[in-house]
Amino acid sequence: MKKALITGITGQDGSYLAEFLLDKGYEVHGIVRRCSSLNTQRIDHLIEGKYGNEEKIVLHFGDLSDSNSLNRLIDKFEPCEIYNLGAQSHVQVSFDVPEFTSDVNALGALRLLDSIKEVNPKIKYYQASSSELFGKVKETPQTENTPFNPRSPYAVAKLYAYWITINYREAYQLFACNGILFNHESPRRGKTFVTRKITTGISNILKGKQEKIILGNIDAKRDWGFAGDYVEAMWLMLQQNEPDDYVVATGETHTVREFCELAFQHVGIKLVWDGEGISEKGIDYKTGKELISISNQYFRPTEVDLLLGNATKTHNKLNWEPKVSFEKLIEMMVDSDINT
Ligand code: NDP
Ligand code: GDR
Repeated sequence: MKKALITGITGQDGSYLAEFLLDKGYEVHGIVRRCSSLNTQRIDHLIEGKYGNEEKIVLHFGDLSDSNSLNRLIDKFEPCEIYNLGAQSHVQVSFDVPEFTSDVNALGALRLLDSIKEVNPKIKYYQASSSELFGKVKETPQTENTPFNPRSPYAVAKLYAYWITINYREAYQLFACNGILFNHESPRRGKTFVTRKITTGISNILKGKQEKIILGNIDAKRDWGFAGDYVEAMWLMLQQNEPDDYVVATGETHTVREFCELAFQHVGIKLVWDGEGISEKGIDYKTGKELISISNQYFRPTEVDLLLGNATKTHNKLNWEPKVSFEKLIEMMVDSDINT
């Protein structure tokens, strides 16, 4: 039985990847941080023993900032694949905690790679790289060859992780891959990322629990896909003959504004806009009620205005295609939030 170790298993991607690998017959181990309140909601249905089911995931305490815990787990459980999904993954928060973000996102990758090199260089390694590396984009659409220009402590830390992955591949012949993934969302997306903030906001408004949604830059453009589709690409990268780096994206870009319009449209509300800049409002066309307002609080010191991926290499080499459309993704997220 193949064994995989996942960092960030309690996160959105970790939970989908764990399910995907279990379906493939893997024994799945996950690293979790000690937390003052339980944070395993996304994987509770998979935890070994909890529901009397044997072939499930096994969790171990560890932390990307603690080399000893990583070395010990890699040595003890002898995984054949490691997926490094753990990160302080919120771009805006990285401006508030830049040092922590750098330690976990940049040096965390180094710690894992160095442990692989020392313990067992045959272990295959996946690095969760990001379209945020492109930042202030130099060309559109972005491919594996587009120059990087990171715009946040998060992205700068991920740039280190990207290059140290390549360096360990070249210097020590590790099977180490970067997946340069564009934004991917799901009903399990963290509630402070813009898509889920909008879909939970709509659900709360309909249930009378919230008056309106307060957002920042609604003209930012993103290439949004479905997380469930993207974890397959991660796995495919590690099944190839040679390690390489791949862009994973849908090839469509939309503004946050469009996301809002379609999400409200799905619940029968036509959203119209009034005003400009910080005074702009999203209004229910029928009732005139203000549903969206803009606040400086959610603008970033440096913004990434436009992301649009070209995943041709991934389509051709990995035979991977996204299955869930932008519209379907929004419907899935809104419906899920309304029904829970
Ligand atoms: P989430 O924020 O949902 O999950 C992040 C995970 O990292 C959580 O399990 C979290 O644990 C864990 N983590 C945080 N700090 C540490 C630490 N010090 N040691 C160990 N684990 C830690 O992110 P996603 O699932 O959305 O993203 C997965 C990865 O992919 C991240 O690296 C992200 O930066 C990257 N990425 C994501 C994209 C996206 O659109 N989703 C696009 C491109 C890249 P806890 O539950 O304890 O907080
Ligand atoms: P991003 O995702 O920064 O692209 O990083 P996020 O959903 O946080 O922001 C997307 C865009 O929406 C704008 N925005 C807001 N964002 C948030 N969070 N809250 C708001 O109220 C709001 N209003 C407008 C943002 O300014 C931005 O332009 C995600 C993370 O998953 C990273 O870990 C990953 O690497 C990248 O996607 C690819």
